[in-house]
Amino acid sequence: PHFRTRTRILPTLTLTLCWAAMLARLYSKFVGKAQARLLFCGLDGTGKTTIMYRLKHGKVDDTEIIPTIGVNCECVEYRKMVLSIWELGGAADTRSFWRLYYPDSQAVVFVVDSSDAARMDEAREELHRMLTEHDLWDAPLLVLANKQDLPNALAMREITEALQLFQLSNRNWYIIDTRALHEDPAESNLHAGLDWLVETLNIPSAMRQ
Ligand code: G3D
Ligand code: MG
Repeated sequence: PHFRTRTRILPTLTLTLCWAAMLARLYSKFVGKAQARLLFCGLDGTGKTTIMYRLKHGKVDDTEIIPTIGVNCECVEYRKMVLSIWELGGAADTRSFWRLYYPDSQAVVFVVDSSDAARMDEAREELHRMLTEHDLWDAPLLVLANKQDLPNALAMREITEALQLFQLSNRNWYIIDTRALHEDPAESNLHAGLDWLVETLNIPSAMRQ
């Protein structure tokens, strides 16, 4: 009986120690750091999942990029801030669920396909509709004009006008051209966009311009 007890205690003890070590690592990684919840929105097929994977893993495995049904979440640490990124599926019949995720979200990242001129009006309508929501009244807006690598991509000025961003006079907003398929973060411009967002989030909301 003595031998049997020891064989049970040892694996249990090892498992407990493994859990404790893992929790300690998670604690030191995330606790004490500023956190923000970001909503990744936009029409379907604009590149949201690709961008999330690029930010999380640096590279993108094509086989993992499948159309998002519902929501998709990743935690990314960027410039000492823990960002929980929530991708809300962009298909027309799922957009009514977006508002469930507005409370407690600190920023909106709206992704557009720069080459899809035909759906720019639809993108503008969705963007302005969500920005009228009370829960998002002070959320900074980062617009990623993605797929700028494509030859038929609209110019930044055209996209800014099509989305009527200049009407957003009371909101912190920023638009940047991105190429999410590019592996180099400097070339893809994704980090440059996040830099603006993190800097803005680090300013208390009442003091933002
Ligand atoms: P979504 O999450 O917004 O729905 P996805 O969009 O990330 O699923 O991407 C939709 C398609 O766009 C994918 O191609 C993806 O590779 C492509 N894509 C994403 N970003 C870019 C970009 O910057 N440039 C180009 N040219 N394509 C991009 P598939 O072929 O899998 O549909
Ligand atoms: Mg997706």
